[in-house]
Amino acid sequence: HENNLAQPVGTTLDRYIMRNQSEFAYATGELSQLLRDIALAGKIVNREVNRAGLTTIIGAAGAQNVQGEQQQKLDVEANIRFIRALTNGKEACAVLSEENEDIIHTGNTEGRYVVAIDPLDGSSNIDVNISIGTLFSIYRRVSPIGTEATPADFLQGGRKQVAAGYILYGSSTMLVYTTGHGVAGFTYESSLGEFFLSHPNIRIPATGPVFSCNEGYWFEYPEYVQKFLMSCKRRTMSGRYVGSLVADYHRNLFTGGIYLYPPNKKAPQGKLRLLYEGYPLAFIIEQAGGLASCGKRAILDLEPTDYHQRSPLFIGSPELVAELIAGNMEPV
Ligand code: AHM
Ligand code: MG
Repeated sequence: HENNLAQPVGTTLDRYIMRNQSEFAYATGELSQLLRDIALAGKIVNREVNRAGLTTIIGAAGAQNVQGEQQQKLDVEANIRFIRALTNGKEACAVLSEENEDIIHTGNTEGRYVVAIDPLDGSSNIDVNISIGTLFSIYRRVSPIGTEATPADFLQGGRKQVAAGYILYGSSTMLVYTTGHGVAGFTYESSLGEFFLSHPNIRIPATGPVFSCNEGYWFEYPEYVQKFLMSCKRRTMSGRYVGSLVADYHRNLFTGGIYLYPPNKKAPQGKLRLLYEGYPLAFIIEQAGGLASCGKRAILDLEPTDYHQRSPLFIGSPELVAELIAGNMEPV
């Protein structure tokens, strides 16, 4: 994919989106507005994340989310902020969030889009002041305009995404997204309250020095994954694992490398969620010249069956992902 969205570094996100409106699949301006709504919520969450250590907001809210995991207060906050921005923005008729079992109808039955989000991923990192992120995936609805969204709107499959991206709350806050015309990255300038184009036309190196996985599960990994990792070590590649998907992914996007969340005995489908983690990151990686696989098939070709389904994830530089899959002799 060539990036048709060539724009000078320093362009504001709003201007970039405006100038490139005609490149979107449907040049109605609604998707542009939706991306701006997400960026606005990202700024608000960024503010909350930055002062998390200073306020009582930090710490467990006492509730568990639908996956049975302890929910942090900041997760709840981020979830509320994103849903509110998407509701007020009017372009999304429904939202699927990691934090809610069922889809949330925004009341905007005229909205043409649905959005799947992980409002704040890497929650175990919040309390220890390590980078966290937001992931989002956007579809044009298939249900009739003027009615409520249906499960089919969210279960279209990764290839039907019209846009996807993430926000990394790191040493700088960045927004990276694609609409299927290449990948662009924007860095947040907090004193101005603006995202500026800092990384136009992001391409992942064909190979790279980093492998990222939780090696604590080594003995649970399938043999082909162990063999691949052994070969990474023989080449003295670097092991790098934040344990925050967006951060690990973002690093490898620039340095080249591979992120692995293999199946393990307890979690035969791994841990990561397809609709709001696998799909958006796979869309971005393919647009950046990389690959994303579950070990057998491209992530974007996996059939969605339920909102919170999980899938193993191997994602990054094309040569490394291809090498890993080539070692998988398990039946497809
Ligand atoms: P979360 O939804 O509870 O935040 O979990 C998702 C996170 C990812 O950010 C990260 O890549 C992964 O869990 C790490 O899992 P593990 O601790 O099993 O290595
Ligand atoms: Mg998550």
